Amino acid sequence: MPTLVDAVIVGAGFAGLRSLHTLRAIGLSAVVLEASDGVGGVWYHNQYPGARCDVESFDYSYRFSPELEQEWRWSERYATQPEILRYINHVADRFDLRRDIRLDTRVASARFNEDSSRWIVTAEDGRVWDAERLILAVGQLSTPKDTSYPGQDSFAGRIISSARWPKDHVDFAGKRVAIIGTGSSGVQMTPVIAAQAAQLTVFQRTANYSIPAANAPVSDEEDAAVKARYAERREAARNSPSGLGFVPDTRAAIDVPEDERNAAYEAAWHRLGFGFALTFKDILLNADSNATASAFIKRKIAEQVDDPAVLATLTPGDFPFGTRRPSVDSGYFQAFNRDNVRLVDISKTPIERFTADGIRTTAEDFAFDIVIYATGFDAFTGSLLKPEIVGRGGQTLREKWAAGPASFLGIGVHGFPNMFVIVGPGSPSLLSNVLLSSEEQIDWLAALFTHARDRGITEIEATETAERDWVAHVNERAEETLYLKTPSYYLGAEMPGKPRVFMPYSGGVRGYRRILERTAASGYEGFALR
Ligand code: N01
Repeated sequence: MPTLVDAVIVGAGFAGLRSLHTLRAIGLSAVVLEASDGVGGVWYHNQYPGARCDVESFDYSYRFSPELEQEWRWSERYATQPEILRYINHVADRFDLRRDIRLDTRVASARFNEDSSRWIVTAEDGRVWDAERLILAVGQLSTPKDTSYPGQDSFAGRIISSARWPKDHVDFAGKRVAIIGTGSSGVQMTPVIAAQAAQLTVFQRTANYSIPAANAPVSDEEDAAVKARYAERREAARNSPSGLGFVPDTRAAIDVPEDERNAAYEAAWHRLGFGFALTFKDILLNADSNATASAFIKRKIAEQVDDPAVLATLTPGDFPFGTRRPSVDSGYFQAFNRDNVRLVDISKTPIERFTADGIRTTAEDFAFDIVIYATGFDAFTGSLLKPEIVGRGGQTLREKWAAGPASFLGIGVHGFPNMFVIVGPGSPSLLSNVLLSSEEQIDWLAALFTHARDRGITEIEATETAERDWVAHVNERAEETLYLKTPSYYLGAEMPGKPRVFMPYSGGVRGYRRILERTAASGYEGFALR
């Protein structure tokens, strides 16, 4: 017999836990189904050395409870993965969430029953739930890319994925270690492993921009100052373009005198981390303005790297800063000045295969004890398309999104009534502080569900017209930016064969929220309420 609930929430990361708490608060029963054996989502799996958040801790934390805000004490400006995981577990206990979380429960399928307008959700082990609402809180970077090379099985050493870091302690002392991939994961782990391993070899395919984290312990004074005005800080974040709290200089970078512009970049370099892209309002909109930021960062990289040949390889190519997700690092470039660290440019000498001893490129054989894949994720849609999700008329979400994801507001999908995506494609998602964006959407959905319940509405479905118009709007906003000029995971370029569609909404956190507010004020125009 299926278990009857008002809502099934898929995923026990930040968004899933917040959804559970909020749905309970409006009187709905909900269950969270989580494939792994712990809560935390990406923060549970990505336990690689050096993993930390590149949004400031005070902003990458829940806003729904002023008590929680006051109680929790962040130790560093950018929290490490273990501290974030402790926070999530604290929240699960503090708000008594665990009794409605089913761990080790991978959703195999979700089918919309047109007679009852409810979702039948089946786990891989055969357990079934029957729910009015289906909330997909599965994350945007939660399905690792399945990278492999020929001969991998013959490798005598250990292969580890950064996104599925093993629970046992990995000892790098005296070991020859390889990292494949230089996105945020590779960039974060490089200096940490370099300091422990006998030798570290980093295989880089594409050089990218990285900004220093300017991490620091949070002093008691800073902690008290933030907590005294936390509500104001939250409002500032909600009203900023990316939910990070930074308000850009409203001038075009290119219009600012060079001295003044460089002074602004210099200040941002030492304090803003990821917010560097918001030094001026048009860095991601205007190629000439962007060129000033890109050149500044390249000069900064040059100051950090001793060897000219290594520097040439580490210097980003001819693409605008920020159009591929930049990293925020703690000593990445300097790590290549160490005697035990080597950089291999696999765009020039690609990896051919694994051997029993290590890795063979077109130029050389390397011997390793440990090889780490830090090759990223099937971004945005990977986890959404994993279960068999079947909507109205037997259409699957995979069929519906065969040419790329389409939704209304990034939340509702026509043909899939009562299914709601949290921080999915078509919403600010990975162009924003995703925790803030997920709380924004969950509060909005709670109001929608209350509205529906008060009016006896059982079925909520994005209309075809609203969905078409939203996709067009997402594309129009993207065309105003520089993002479309560079292959990136924002565009589906990280996976061979993936549709090239710009997935996040680039209109900003504040602009998006206003659209949500207008939609609610109109009685949820764009959704058919039955
Ligand atoms: O993955 P990525 P990531 N052979 O996709 C290379 C978030 N995050 O796990 O660009 C060899 O960025 C690939 O090269 P190329 C953050 O949003 C946040 O590092 O395809 N190399 C690239 O260098 C981030 O953006 C934090 O040419 C291959 C790298 O692997 C996102 O997660 C920390 C390859 C993949 O980079 C993903 O980061 C960590 C192959 N077959 C992550 N395939 C925070 O601090 C790919 N590559 C919050």
